[in-house]
Amino acid sequence: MRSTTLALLGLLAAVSAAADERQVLLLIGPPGAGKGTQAEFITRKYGLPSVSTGELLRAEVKAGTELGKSLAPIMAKGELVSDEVVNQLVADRLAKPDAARGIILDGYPRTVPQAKYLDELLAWRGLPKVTVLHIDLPEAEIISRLTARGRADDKPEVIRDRIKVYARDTEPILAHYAGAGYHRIEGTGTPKEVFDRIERVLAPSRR
Ligand code: B4P
Repeated sequence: MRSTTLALLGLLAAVSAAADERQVLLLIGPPGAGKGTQAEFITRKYGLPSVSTGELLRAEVKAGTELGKSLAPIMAKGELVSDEVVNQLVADRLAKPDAARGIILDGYPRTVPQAKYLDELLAWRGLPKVTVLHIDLPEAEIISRLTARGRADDKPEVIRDRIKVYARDTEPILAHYAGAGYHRIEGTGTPKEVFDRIERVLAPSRR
């Protein structure tokens, strides 16, 4: 009896240790901070799947779906797509089997209602609390990086609007995540230098 109990306790400890390995990483930062670049690095090193809401939305536009047609003018102006649309995309992505072991969310949440929705979604899916990687970058650097990239929404006047939208709608979510699990990452320097800073946060458990 005693040995069965001990075996069960051992099993439970092993299961909870495995559960601790799961991570939900949020990459938050102004446009051009390097969220997409760092998501790729993290996926390559740790095998954690990642989802970029910006990419999902651009794919809808490219496919010319009814949804995509309604999103195109909003994105071209650098405005945010509605919370309902983005929340649904993320809920669908988290329902896929590979997300059960954790995920990187790149560019989501971007509003306080999205952050609250995500809290509920993660609790409902039994996923752990988030680790926030807030990649910060000065405005001058944002403008020079995005101007060099030249995506459809990287025109100077749209970049300025995206920065304003970030300050108005996204920065307030940082207060929502203040405390444990929040990390500010200096976004200047080469992509590798930024990744080294991220690794210092993810270490020692995953290094
Ligand atoms: P996103 O695709 O998320 O666009 P973004 O915030 O501008 O970030 P992006 O991924 O392009 O830039 P990154 O920081 O990786 O969103 C686009 C639009 O979709 C939004 O404007 C909005 O309309 C809509 N949307 C998306 N999510 C939404 C949400 N949750 N709610 C509502 N609407 C939403 O930087 C990339 C550039 O910098 C690259 O060119 C890269 O090569 C370069 N770079 C990266 N690291 C560098 C480094 N260290 N040094 C130099 N260059 C670097």
